Amino acid sequence: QEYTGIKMEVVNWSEAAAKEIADKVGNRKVFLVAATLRPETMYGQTNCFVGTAIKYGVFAINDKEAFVCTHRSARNMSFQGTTAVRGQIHQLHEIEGSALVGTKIKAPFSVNPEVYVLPMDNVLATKGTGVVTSVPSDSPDDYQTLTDLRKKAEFYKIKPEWAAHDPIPVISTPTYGEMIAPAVVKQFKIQSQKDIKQLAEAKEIAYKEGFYNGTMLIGEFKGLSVQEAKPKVRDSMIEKGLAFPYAEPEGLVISRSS
Ligand code: ZZB
Repeated sequence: QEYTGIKMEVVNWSEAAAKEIADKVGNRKVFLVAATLRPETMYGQTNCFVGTAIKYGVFAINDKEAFVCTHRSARNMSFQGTTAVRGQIHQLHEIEGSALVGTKIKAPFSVNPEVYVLPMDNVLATKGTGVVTSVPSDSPDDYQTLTDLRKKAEFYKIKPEWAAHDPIPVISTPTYGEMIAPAVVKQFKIQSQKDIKQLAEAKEIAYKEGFYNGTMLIGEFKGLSVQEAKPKVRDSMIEKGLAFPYAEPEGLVISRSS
């Protein structure tokens, strides 16, 4: 799988993370790194998701930067030219996802320059970096999770203002209008992020619809088809140093447990 690693720079640590991390990273800038298959949707980021029970590492990438992601993704990156020394990773600290919630980070290319880290039940430790950037206009999982969090902020132990950004129209399609995800979530009568089976089907449809029938509503490539815009947005982010290629050998994704 060819992902794009999105570098979301930490602006303010959550209280819990600040206590743990402050003296561990030296002078490095720290980034949460989200793996996405949809770089063209980055204009509509409203927040970022982590799994509360997942353990994340803070990895020194070089003297200037550190990445927050799972150990296995850091290892993958070390063989893909992302780290200073091939095959070597340097973990500065380990932190639970729950402690990252409430951290304020930059969201490159988004209409919302700064967003918060929020909890999601369905983040897999075995996929991508374990960090998921949230685009509720185009991802049914993101839309439903954001809806759940807003309904039950206290239950999810978040401050309502962390989930305050509304979905932003990014892609238009003839069938679903300016926001695919809310439309498909409604169509499938999805009630919560626990409706995993329906969400998987909704995701499938949202992917196909966006990719084959979508037109960009926003950004440098506004008016282009999604198929045309996708690699262009990706290249533009990489060129600006806001993202990097991240690949995951497909067979290994399921068979690994850490
Ligand atoms: C932003 C985005 C915008 C995404 C969208 C999707 C969509 P797939 O196809 O199942 O491989 N993701 C990445 N890592 C994880 C993880 N560890 N656990 C759970 N979800 C994860 O899914 C790849 C997508 O799943 C990635 O692309 C990421 O969300 C999420 F409009 O990034 B995406 C219709 C989907 N739309």
